[in-house]
Amino acid sequence: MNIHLHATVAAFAIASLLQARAAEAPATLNPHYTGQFVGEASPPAEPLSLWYRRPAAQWVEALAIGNGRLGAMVFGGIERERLQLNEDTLWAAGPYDPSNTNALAALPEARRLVFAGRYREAEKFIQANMMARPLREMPYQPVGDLVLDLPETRQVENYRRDLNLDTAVATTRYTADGVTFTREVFASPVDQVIVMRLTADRPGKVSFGCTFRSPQSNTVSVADHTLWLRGVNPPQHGTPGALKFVAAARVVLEGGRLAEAPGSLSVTGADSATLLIAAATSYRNYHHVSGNPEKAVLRRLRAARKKPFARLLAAHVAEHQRLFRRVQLDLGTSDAARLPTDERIKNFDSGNDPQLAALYFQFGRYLLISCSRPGGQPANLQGLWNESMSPPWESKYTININTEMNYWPAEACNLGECHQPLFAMIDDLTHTGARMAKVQYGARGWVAHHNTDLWRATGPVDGAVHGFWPTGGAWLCLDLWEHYRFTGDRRFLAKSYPAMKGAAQFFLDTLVEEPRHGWLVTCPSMSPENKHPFGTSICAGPTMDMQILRDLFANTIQAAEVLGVDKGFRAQLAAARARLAPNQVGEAGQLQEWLEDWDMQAPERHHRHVSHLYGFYPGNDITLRGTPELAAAVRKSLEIRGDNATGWGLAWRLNLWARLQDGDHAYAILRSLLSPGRTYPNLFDAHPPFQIDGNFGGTAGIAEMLLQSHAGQLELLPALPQAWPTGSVKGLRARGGFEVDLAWHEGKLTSANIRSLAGEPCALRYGNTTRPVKLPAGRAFQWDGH
Ligand code: FUC
Repeated sequence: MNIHLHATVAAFAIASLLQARAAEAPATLNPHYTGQFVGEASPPAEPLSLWYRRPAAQWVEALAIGNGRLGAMVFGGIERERLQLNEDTLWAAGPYDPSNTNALAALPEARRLVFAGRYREAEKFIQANMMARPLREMPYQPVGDLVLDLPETRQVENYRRDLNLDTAVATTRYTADGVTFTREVFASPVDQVIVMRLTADRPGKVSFGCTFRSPQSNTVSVADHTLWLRGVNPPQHGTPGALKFVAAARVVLEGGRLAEAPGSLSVTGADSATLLIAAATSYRNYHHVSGNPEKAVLRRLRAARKKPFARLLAAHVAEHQRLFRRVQLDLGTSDAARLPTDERIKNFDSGNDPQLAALYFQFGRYLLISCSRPGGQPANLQGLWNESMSPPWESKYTININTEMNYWPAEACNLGECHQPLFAMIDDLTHTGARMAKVQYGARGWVAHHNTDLWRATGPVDGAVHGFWPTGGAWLCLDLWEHYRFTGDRRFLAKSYPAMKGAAQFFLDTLVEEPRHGWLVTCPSMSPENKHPFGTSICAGPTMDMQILRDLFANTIQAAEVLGVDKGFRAQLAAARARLAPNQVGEAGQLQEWLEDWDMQAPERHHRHVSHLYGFYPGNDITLRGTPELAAAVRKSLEIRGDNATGWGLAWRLNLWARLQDGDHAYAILRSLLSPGRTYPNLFDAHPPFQIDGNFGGTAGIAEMLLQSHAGQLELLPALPQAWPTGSVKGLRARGGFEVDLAWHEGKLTSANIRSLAGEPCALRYGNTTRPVKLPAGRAFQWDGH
């Protein structure tokens, strides 16, 4: 396994992982079962399931459930069950302002050093004078574990645990001493509780003890059939902890007895038991922490208590399926589909298992539905699921690729609602980022650098070489515009326009003239996080910045036109846009990553980031048929970078090869992504360590192979690999407000059904055949590609 990982970053991640393990995860939390396993459970009836013949021994084997806000990792243990719990607003520290009041005075000198080619000195100078304070942002943290101690048994028969993606229910089932036990768990977005039900096929057989464990500062108590966990979050980097949190598990029995002890509950001889689990913090928004988690938890438990299990389940499944069932993908199936998921991952590279690609695609959609729902926090580096107090890269929002990648599947895979938490975060950033723009740059508008957290920090953090990149907020604005392009929703555009305008204003005020050609460039900046031949990443006008700003300015101009506002401002943006440094092709035929042709001398030629290819995907600056010479340079750059990378690095390459319309190459990348080095047994993406962006980028990449709409046409099956000769997809979305179903046989399109939702005209393309279509909203068009 060849892992391209920045050495310091890797060392930090590994150190923090080890530290976290030692501090908080005693082996007793999920002990290996030492009894015997007999019999072979059959696969679940639902093909869209993950399933296993053993309990999870490690966290990356446990199964993820979530309702957007509240999440759990389900281990499926035999003598001990563990639900590792998260609530998406439980982060360290409290509201803080990281802006550095010395930075503005230092800006001219930093620029002078960069333009004089004294890049290392510039980096040192920036590090000393211009970084945010504190230098690090705050980590996302776990609530704790709900631990169930179950009766000992020397042998289990037909053990199986599974996660049904269609119902979003995790089930563990086995037979012990002649009794078949079933545990079902789901996180309801309707009732805002996690529900776990334990049943047996004989009466009076459900017995267990349960308690909470938490690495947070906490107390556990019992009252009224309910286990309570109350705690506070810790301080971090000099900012005090400001959050209270509460979790509670209410036990509801049929038959049997419930006994209360000071920190635990025990159940004996019940026919069934249902646990209703709620959690909340005092977080209201990034500057208010006065919420009442106690009240919120109590209210949810009381409401859920009134509903029978079947009703809770039915409401949960209906709400999940409302989103999940919008898209169906059939890539064919084979015998491999009958194997447990971990075995399929091991075999995917060598075998014939097209259904695993479909499962992986749908798992990405499942994850987005489970970790990003309106009203909640956006998907962080681990989505919603994190067991560590000091997770890798704080499990926060890295906005120089990772957070954006999380949302690549949102629109195309028909989950536009799941995009909302990101839009809400962008809105917050316009406020915190306005202060950052004013204090550190003396500029209007707003700015965000390469990271943010729950508190919406926007400063340059970590180190100048990673963090001094002012274009993170501008990139996020692409998501606003894309949501509009996919939906045609003008009200949304009107609401989002101020964020786009503010991001653009910041650059009108801070772009500077580069001395050699007089181009307008960002300075200081970097091509994330790649060092050029002068031993640092710090530079002026990296290609990625110019591409992001060409998109931002063009999209803001178009938005202002649609809304009929800001004529003068549009003209200013158009004038500045024309003066941005252009895309350039270097000696090796590659797309230059920097203003100068440095690519072939850069120390890490195979770097995981492919920042300068932003303009080809997810951006729109370069297209296959619109700018063919530049597209050829993109291909060359990709070839130079190579096919090996971290999880998300692969997922980005997958999308780029799909846009190059090379289906077999895209598929080869997918094979690497879906291998044990890049996919854990529970289908979570491995950077490594676990980082969820690769899952989302993988899902987006599969969609991009089947349908593209970024270049003014709806292109059907643009990058179909030979590995998927026959199949169908239903419910993908395209720009212009279309919903698309496709079927193909022996590598050829057999039918396309295009439904218009917005009444916009479009052109269809299949291979070299094009066909203009004008449909009123609500009408469909059938085509066979001829
Ligand atoms: C960026 C990447 C790393 C990692 C981190 C979360 O800094 O360069 O590989 O994904 O984000």
